[in-house]
This record gives sequence, C-alpha cells and structure tokens, in this order.
Amino acid sequence: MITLALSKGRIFEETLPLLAAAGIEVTEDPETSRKLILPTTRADVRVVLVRATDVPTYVAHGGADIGVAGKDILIEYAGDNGGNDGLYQPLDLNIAKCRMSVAVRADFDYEAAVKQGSRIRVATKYTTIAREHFANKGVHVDLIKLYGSMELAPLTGLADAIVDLVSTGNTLKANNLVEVEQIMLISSRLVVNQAALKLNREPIRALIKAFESAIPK
Ligand code: PRT
Ligand code: MG
Repeated sequence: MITLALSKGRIFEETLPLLAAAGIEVTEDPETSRKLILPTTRADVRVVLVRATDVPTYVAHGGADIGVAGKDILIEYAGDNGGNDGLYQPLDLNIAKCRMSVAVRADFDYEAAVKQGSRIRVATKYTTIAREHFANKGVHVDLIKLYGSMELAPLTGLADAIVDLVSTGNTLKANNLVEVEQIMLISSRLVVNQAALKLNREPIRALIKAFESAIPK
C-alpha cells in the first residue's frame, strides 16, 4: 500500500491531474466526505487528508509514504527541525504557486525605516523564512509569531510589517496593505519518505515518473 498525504483545498485540487497521469482517481470528495482516509481507483494507493503544515511530519515519520507540500511549509519544517528534515524531495510540481512577500500598511514608509536602520516589528507564521530574509539584508527585526490572519497585525498596531503568501494580491488590497518586497517564489513539491522508497522502490519510482510527466508548465 502506498499512502499519499495531501491537504484539502488548493493542493488536493491541483494534485488530482498529476494523480490522473498515474492512472489514479480519488473516489471520494474531501469537501463533502468526513473520511480522513480516501480510497482511490488503485487498490494499492490511498490518500490521507492532513493539515498543510502536517504533511512533512506525516511523511518524515512514515505515517505516509509520499506527500505534497508547499516550499513555504517545507522550509519552516526544516527550520523547526534543526535544518534537517530527512525528506527526499525529487520534484517541484509547479502547482499551488504564489510568492512570499513583505507587506506593510500603505502609510508606512518601509524603505525609510530600512535606510534609517530602525528595528522593524514583523508579524508572520513563517519565522524561518523571515529571519533569514532580514538577516541577509542586515535589517534588525522583532519577529512576532502568528498562526493566521497576518494581515490584521499592521492594521491593529501589533506590527509594522508582515511576511505572508500572496497570489492575486486581493487580500492585501482589501486590507489596505502594499507588497514592498518579494522574498521568493513558492510552489509545491513532492516529498518522499526515504525508508519507504527503499522498501517499495518500484511502485514509488513509477508514481514519481508519472507525476513528472504531468507537471504543468
Ligand atoms: O488554510 P489552512 O489554515 O487550513 O492551511 P494552509 O493555509 O496552510 O493551507 P492552504 O491550503 O491554504 O495552503 C496550502 C499551500 O498552498 C501553502 O502552503 C502555499 O504553498 C500554497 N498557496 C498558494 C497559498 C496561496 N497560494 C495563498 N494565496 N497558501 C495560502 N494563500 C493565502 C495567503 O496566506 C493569504 O492569506 O491566500 C491569501 C492571499 O491570497 P491572494 O490571492 O488574496 O493574494
Ligand atoms: Mg490557508
């Protein structure tokens, strides 16, 4: 049995065409089903639904053999584990694309604050990425860890800036925030448990190959 860990929403939806390329169809809809383990049209493949942040944990510890996770999630997971996540990452799937950016309130002069060498208060869920970005720029920051709704932080005075994912930019716009820096482009990757790859080499290799053939341009 091959167990694939996916999160509901965009990653699940955008992984379906890749599964189709491997001849696999998920036979239940995660949005309406209450099941956490979904069967597929292949008796030896099942999907487990986990939180996006839990995908690397499931795969690293063998709760799943393979998984799909955003680069954002993978960098933070490695950061939380001393830089070593133990995951084999054979493919950038080029799905669930967005960018990691710095955003501030429209009336906050970010450039001036950076130039003056002021300490900047930055709220984010992505502390590893943010710490590294500002350290590389030589900017002193106080990082404030949040678990959601980062956009609220500059509006309430909790922080001067946020580091968050942006795709259309509509969420920033709706909250009077402006993107002042792009840190990196983000897409989702295939992650594989190293022991599972050794034990189950042929079927997992075949799955990786099929996924590779269907990566969107
Ligand atoms: O939502 P939940 O708390 O359950 O979990 P999650 O946010 O970790 O998962 P999910 O499914 O929302 O995101 C899974 C992965 O999709 C992320 O790890 C990213 O790699 C990728 N991805 C791609 C995104 C976005 N685009 C995205 N736009 N993840 C989140 N967003 C959010 C962003 O945080 C912001 O709040 O969408 C909002 C901005 O969108 P725009 O279009 O208004 O700019
Ligand atoms: Mg989300």
